[in-house]
Amino acid sequence: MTDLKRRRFLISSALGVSALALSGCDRLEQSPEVGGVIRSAEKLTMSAQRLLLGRDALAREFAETDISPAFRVNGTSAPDGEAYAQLVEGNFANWRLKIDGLVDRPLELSLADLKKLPARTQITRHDCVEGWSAIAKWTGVPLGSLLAATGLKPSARFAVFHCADELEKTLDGSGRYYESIDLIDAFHPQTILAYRMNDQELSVGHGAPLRLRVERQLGYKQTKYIMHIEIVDSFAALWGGSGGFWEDRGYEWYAGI
Ligand SMILES: Nc1nc2c(c(=O)[nH]1)N[C@H]1C(S)=C(S)[C@@H](COP(=O)(O)O)O[C@H]1N2
Ligand SMILES: [Mo]
Repeated sequence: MTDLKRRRFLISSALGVSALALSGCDRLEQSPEVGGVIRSAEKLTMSAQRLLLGRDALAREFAETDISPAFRVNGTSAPDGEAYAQLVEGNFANWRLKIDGLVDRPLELSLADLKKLPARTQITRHDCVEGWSAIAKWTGVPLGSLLAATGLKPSARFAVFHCADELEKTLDGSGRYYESIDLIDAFHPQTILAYRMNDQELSVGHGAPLRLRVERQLGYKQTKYIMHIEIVDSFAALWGGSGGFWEDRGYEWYAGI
């Protein structure tokens, strides 16, 4: 099965998806009362997650000894094309992260710029909707600190992450990987733009030079190969209009775990 066919199969099994999503939810499972309510629901929606856990609740963090010996590379393992190949060759010295859209002060930052900023390190579990999980240590810049520096306009609602890779070019040409989160998740303390994984430079397989960690959501929100962050008030006009590559192919936008 191709990746996409496998996904479609998974999508069609809504029960499978919600069971997997719930298996990532230790905090809820600890409470039989809350667990019962959630298990009886078909899916954990954004409002349910925020109501029960609070908008600032932290994802569980783990110990060094919990770090998985192996962490799968999933989806794109290296973006195609000469432009990305040249960035790799130059060790990403010529890569720039652009942050623009509904901001007063657009930013353009090199990897060296990002590494000078205060960093956060967290050991968390990644849960892919395909049914595998892995624990890793991530280091990067809190997204909220960058967004605060841009001066968000009052109309700002979502951060959109545009990536270097095209995962599926065949479907109508709209194969560019992208994702979006709202500003509550963007300013969550565990939402970071990671450039290190398990105390090493982020590898190409895992999204070099920069990937998102948004720890209360499923794997497909953990955008790799970030080139550009665009602040918008709606994602309706972007690609398929549903706010992300997999969302345009039937997945939920709010992929809470
Ligand atoms: N740019 C980009 N980001 C992506 C993907 C991708 O194909 N391209 N795959 C997503 C999915 S489905 C998962 S599970 C994780 C996998 O991250 P990993 O390769 O570090 O395991 O990245 C997510 N982010
Ligand atoms: Mo995934």
